[in-house]
Amino acid sequence: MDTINDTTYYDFRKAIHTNRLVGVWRMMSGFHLAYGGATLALAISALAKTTTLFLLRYFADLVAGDAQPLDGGMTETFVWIALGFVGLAVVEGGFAFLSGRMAAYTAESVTRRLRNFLFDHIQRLSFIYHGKTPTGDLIERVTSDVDALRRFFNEQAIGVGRIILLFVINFIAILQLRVDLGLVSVIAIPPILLVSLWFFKKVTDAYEKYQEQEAALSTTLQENLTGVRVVKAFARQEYEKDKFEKDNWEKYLRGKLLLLMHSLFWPLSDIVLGFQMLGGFVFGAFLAIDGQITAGTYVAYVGMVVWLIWPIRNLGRLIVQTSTGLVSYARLMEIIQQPREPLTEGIGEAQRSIKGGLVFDKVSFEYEDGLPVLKDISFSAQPGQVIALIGSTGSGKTSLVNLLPRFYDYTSGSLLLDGLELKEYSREFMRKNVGIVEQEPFLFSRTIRENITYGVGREVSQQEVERAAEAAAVHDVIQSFPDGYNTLVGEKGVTLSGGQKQRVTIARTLLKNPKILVLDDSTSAVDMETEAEIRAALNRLMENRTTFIIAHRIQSVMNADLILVMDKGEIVQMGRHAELVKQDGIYRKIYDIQTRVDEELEQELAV
Ligand code: DCP
Ligand code: MG
Repeated sequence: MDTINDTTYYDFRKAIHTNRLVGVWRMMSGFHLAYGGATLALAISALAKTTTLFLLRYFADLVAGDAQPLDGGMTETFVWIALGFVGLAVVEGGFAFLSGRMAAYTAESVTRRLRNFLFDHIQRLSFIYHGKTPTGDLIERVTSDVDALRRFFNEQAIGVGRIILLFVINFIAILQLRVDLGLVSVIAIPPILLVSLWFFKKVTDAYEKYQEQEAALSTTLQENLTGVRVVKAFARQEYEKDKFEKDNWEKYLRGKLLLLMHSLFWPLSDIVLGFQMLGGFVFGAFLAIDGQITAGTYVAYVGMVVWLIWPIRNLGRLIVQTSTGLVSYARLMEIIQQPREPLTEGIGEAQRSIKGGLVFDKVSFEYEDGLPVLKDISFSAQPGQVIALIGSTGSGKTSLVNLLPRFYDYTSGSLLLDGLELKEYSREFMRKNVGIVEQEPFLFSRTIRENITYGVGREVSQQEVERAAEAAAVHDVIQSFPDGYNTLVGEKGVTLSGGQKQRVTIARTLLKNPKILVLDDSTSAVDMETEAEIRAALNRLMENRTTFIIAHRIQSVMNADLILVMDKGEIVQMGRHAELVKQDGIYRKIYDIQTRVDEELEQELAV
């Protein structure tokens, strides 16, 4: 019976190998027997076919008077021959079917297991990797390349076995008929094989380029779908269309090159093999006319040569198709060999609980070598304090707080959490203890309740969910939906506004009850009134946890215990509101501008 876990887990990292053939062989781990069975069934099927030809020879010789009937006389012999033909046909067809079934089973099982592995693996890769890898490219590999491998396992892998078997069996059979006949029949084969191998190399390169372009195309498509609003808002449809057409044209050219290579090679190979076959027929015919072989032998030979040349003719095609499977193998291995982020390495909740005291000492960080994003950041936060970060866009605020859950590791300096280096704690532990309300909220296409309880890791009562939603000032909105907390979010459900989404993510983070809370610009998408509402709720919730607030409005940061003013990756000013407004600096400037704007607004409203 089929159950979801009926294929055993396989760690595809074990299939990483510089030789792609060895690699795909390892991918089939656990299915080698099924594959062997499929090949064996093919062998039986092929043997049945060749035996048919020997029977044919006997039949022809019998008719021509070159062979003796069985003891029971002519009629009985004919009956036996007829039964033999039927029986052999049944064996041939039956085993071919069996072989196909087993090959399909192997192919489907291996690729299903591969897909599961990839999904899991990809979500365990580092932020650095995801930051620089286009989503479209990943999707392309997990779908199209996995499918190419499936075809490879289903058709080509078994095809190679089939071809080799057919060739060997028929070659031996012809040698049985007559040795010189056998040798004459394979003269052209070594050169054909050599040329096929050379061609295989060429096609592999061309196909690799073709796949790359296909990936580029799906990246463009995926980005455009995600960013369809931006495209429309800037009326850039024409531009995007041209860009897509250009990419598509490139794909067409590369595909055309592939086809051209094929259309040049195959006719050539067919002509050579055609001559080879013709040569064998003529040679055999001379032998027959000369009386050196019987008519029956000649008839059988003709059948065997067809089944000798047919596999060679297909071997070339197969070699080429195999190249597509092997290219896909390599493209998938590029993902599979990426190191996973170690999640549990280090101190976990069994060893320690967190209070939330942080000491930054000359912490520096860069996403890419040589481009520092944070430079010598030094400050400290007592457990329970509120730290505010303010500064121009791109100054490194988000990058700084992303160090806390160990999304990224700082490149130099020291960052102590409760007196211990942050890198000593496991990533899993830090992610449990640091709650971030991200700058760009993301909700899954699931119910609101599922979104709020996402990642809490325990049963949550409805009351608890509602309390979190109330604190995030989103309870009333959710109540107004017909399905309440069971309302679906996203494409198949309601569309939430930016502010509503942000508040749902605030609720989600509050429910997680983290020791360190990070609000990255999290009130920027809500109006003043709601902001005040959330702030009041948050003030209660900020108690007993170290909180980082990233904001653009002075009002949001005024009450913080410590304000860090950031510019180009550095802390340029640090202190409490009262001190900072007195200093001549960026903070003062921001303050002046914002109060002036507020005053002007009030004046206008007063008029
Ligand atoms: N950066 C990067 N790779 C990333 C994220 C950011 O190279 N994956 C760069 C872009 C900026 C710098 O790092 O030059 C700082 O980016 P931040 O996101 O930390 O900047 P802020 O959060 O301060 O900016 P904003 O106020 O716009 O959110
Ligand atoms: Mg930011």
